[in-house]
Amino acid sequence: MERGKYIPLFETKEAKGRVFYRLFAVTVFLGICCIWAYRISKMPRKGEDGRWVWIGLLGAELWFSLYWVITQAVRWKSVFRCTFKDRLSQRYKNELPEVDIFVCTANFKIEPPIMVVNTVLSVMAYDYLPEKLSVYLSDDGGSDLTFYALLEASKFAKHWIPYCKKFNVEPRSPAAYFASKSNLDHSHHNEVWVDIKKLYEEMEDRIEIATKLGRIPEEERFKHRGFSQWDSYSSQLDHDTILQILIDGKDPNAKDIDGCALPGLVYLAREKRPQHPHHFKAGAMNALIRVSSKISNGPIILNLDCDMYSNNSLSIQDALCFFMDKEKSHDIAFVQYPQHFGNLTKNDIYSNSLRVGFNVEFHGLDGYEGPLYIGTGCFHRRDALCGRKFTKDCKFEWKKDDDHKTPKSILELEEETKPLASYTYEENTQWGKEMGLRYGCPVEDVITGLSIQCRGWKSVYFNPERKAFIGIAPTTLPQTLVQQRRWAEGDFQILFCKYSPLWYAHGKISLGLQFGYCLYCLWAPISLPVLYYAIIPSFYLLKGISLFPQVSSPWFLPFAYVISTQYIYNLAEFLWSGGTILGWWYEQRMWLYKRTSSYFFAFIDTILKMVGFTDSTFVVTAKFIDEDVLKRYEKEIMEFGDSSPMLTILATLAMLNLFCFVGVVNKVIMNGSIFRLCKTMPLQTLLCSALVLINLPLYQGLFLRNDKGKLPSSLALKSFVVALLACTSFTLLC
Ligand SMILES: *[C@@H]1O[C@H](CO)[C@@H](O)[C@H](O)[C@H]1NC(C)=O
Ligand SMILES: CC(=O)N[C@H]1CO[C@H](CO)[C@@H](O)[C@@H]1O
Repeated sequence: MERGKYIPLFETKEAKGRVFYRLFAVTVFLGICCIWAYRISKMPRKGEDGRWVWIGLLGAELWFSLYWVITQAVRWKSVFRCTFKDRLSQRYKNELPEVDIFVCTANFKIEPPIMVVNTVLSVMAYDYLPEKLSVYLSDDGGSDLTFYALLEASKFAKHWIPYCKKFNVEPRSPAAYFASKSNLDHSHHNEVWVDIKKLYEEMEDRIEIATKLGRIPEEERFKHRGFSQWDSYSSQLDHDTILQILIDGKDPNAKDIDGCALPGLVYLAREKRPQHPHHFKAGAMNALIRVSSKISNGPIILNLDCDMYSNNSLSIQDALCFFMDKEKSHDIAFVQYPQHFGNLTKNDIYSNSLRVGFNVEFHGLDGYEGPLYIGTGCFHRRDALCGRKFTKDCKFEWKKDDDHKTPKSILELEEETKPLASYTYEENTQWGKEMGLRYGCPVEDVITGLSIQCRGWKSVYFNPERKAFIGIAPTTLPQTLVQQRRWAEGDFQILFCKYSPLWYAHGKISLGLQFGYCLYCLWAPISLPVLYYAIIPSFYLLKGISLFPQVSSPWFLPFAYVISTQYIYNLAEFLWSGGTILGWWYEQRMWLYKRTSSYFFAFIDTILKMVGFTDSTFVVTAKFIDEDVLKRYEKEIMEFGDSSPMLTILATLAMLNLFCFVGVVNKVIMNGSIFRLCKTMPLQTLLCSALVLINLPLYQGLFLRNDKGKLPSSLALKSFVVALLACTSFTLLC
């Protein structure tokens, strides 16, 4: 490439139709103002009946409006990115930087070793210079089973990597690859294919048998010195640092079967002691950052959860385009990819795909140069992650001066590195505060991203056509609700922590981005107005008291306009993001369920914690479930399973609305006309019917189903009684 001529490595495009969208948003805002005007002007006077209900409605509507404004912020100036990978390789050829990949696993029972090694293999097989690639597995379970699986994988990699590169296969997770291809696709290299598949299946068998038995075959134990490190191991929460370099990337003898270099591969289980906090995933990541700095010290770090395999062997090149552009890269700290899921059903019954979030909202955050770090699928600049501030004269040299230290043996290197992963290392240091990932919050990753942005760095969101990473989504309703509760709780706590996007970040990041963070931080409190709306209007419908304007009133218009345009727009956005109509309906249901259970509990939990009750616990969401459950999941039948307070709330709300609905229908049959009802109380009737309609699967789960996934009868009884009591006492007392 000619000297001096600047050739961009990536491009940023504004979303089309911005002006049109903004005009539309302004009309909706006017509609919202009219709704406030209605609420205030028609408010019953002091002493009159129903004044408090109106104040409640006004409060709820103000909340909804505020949140609506926030959702506009992430639609206001969306951008899209594209990269020029070919220019990158032309320009830098062999001078590309080293990349360290961190995979984190926490519990071999919930995250089976075979899944973990598939993720590891998929990233080892990246189409990148193997001598510049190192893969680190942090095993917070400290399980020799996981280590054994990784050892097996390091042998299989010698066959798998050359195979991937020779036939340019995708995806490079063997399990996903073999599951997606039938024998027939491979007529041109069928023999090799059969061989490699056999090798994989043998490895899979060995790993799965060991996992099932819960122990390693004796002869394997003696074959590798690594297992001796478990001699001093007493439990998952009490052991020395276990560090094993399985493949030394610098070793000229580490070769695959074709004689090409292999990427480095390291197993780490940091030291843990029962009386010492280990800070969950953030602690594991920080140990990895330090350990890797001694071994490969790649200036770029990719961080992945163990269930998230690479679906695109060129993702590193894409990310590097953002880090290595001569003019636009110097302030970019991390590149976040969206999270996709491999096991969603067609209509995504639990609405786990986060479709609109990743296809709309994150592009909006990117417009403010600040998409969130979501803890997986993210490339970091090591410096920024380690606490460096961004200053105007930050310049990066990618070429490292090769340290001409005398090469050490693996053993020496391991021994030298181990203290970095000891639990005492972080005492009296900035780790967990200013360096590495932040401690003390369930969503440490989001806070870490925010604190990096507060130090002047920018981030990038890259959503390529070819999906880069594929993870596993929860497959039952309780799992989804628990996951959402954890997120909502963590995000809500961010508001009150040191790095609050409202106070601390003010002036350090743009106002739009502050709003962007609030989109997630305010999940928990938005549960209150939703609960109010899901209960009160239905009660008053039963009672025959109107809380919204009649069809003939001019005040009806703003309500009709705001509600209909929002739903139409919402549907359009959902379809545009690749969803189905039924999927949208399911999303509406989950919208309600998340808010009335997960977010509500997250709200209560956070408040309790602030006044000093309960302690935070971190729940890893189980990824594997039995066959019956899976069958129902594939048929898109809701899985309720256990009894839990969250399900009780959902069931009680559903019953409440059913009673109100039935009561009203009864009245109409006895003495009224349906037309009159629809004329005088159109919105309440609509709301109550919609709530009943959307809860249909719940009624089935309560009363009609017989399989294991239904709601327990004790819960059915409880919700029935509570709802009945509430309805009767309301009609009698109010
Ligand atoms: C992986 O990427 C390919 C190519 O874009 C895509 O067709 C496939 O659906 C992706 N895999 C999954 C599980 O989404
Ligand atoms: C529909 C679908 O792809 N389901 C998969 C979800 O994940 C589990 C566990 O990995 C698989 O067994 C299912 O087939």
